[in-house]
Amino acid sequence: MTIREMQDEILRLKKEKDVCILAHTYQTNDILEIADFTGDSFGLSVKAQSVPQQNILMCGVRFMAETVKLLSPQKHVYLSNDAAGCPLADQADRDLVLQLREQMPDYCFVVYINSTAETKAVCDVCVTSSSAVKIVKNIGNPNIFFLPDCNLGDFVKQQVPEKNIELMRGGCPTHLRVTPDEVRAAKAAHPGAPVLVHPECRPEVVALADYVGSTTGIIARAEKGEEKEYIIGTENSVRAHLQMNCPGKRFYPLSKDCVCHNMQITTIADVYNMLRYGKEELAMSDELIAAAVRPVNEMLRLGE
Ligand code: CIZ
Repeated sequence: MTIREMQDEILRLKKEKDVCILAHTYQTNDILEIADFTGDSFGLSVKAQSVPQQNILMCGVRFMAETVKLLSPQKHVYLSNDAAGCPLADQADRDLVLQLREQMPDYCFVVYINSTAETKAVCDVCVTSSSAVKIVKNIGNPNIFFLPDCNLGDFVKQQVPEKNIELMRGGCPTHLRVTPDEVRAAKAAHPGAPVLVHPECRPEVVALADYVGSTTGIIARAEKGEEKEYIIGTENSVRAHLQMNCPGKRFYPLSKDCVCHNMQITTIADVYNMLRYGKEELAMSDELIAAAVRPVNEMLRLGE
């Protein structure tokens, strides 16, 4: 089958089988084209709550499918490729967090959305890369333990100096690959092009950037910006999508190594196979859902 034939079949099958397809921005273009919604993980989970379909297929990584399930527990949620994990999420193990909580009883445990449901369930407040600064500012407790991404945590720490913020030393292997030398080289090669980076990059990289923001923030900045050229410092699929969406502008990757292999493992054939032959839905106990949605609801309350 060709990609086009597969896409046509997917469009037919998703209607027939009452499936809503969510595709994270880091997916390939052939997947984004057949999705009902594209975007960042939290935005997609919120969207899934209001769609009429009872079956939700997440093209992304496991924690993203879990977040969909937390917000839509009555729906059947599927992950398009079971091997798609998140090394950052896996760094913050539930038992480790429980041990830390015993050692730091006065701290509010703030967990990045890139975490497993098991870990969210033992934390107090969840944040996304776009909401982290605002949410941490709004937490009453002056003592914050931020996990698992120390670079996003460090970015928050700089913006919220009034809080005592301790960081877990975890990090996203993809964004960690970007170096300050690459920023200097990209700026020299494309003078005048602003450097847009994700806060999961190292502080030395963030310090050299012209804009720091979430995936959605970077896309909006690049699409709406007046400049004709941009240097993109996040997963390289974002650069590819921007180049498709804005053919009149030029987008350069900050680093050739900024590739998330977990995000890229899903193919259009996985989506087709799920719709054609079915697969097991994501299983989560009611107890886990109730415990893990609590910090997410706390984020929504503090973000109001
Ligand atoms: O949670 C997401 O979607 C990711 C991976 C990043 C972001 O900045 O939104």
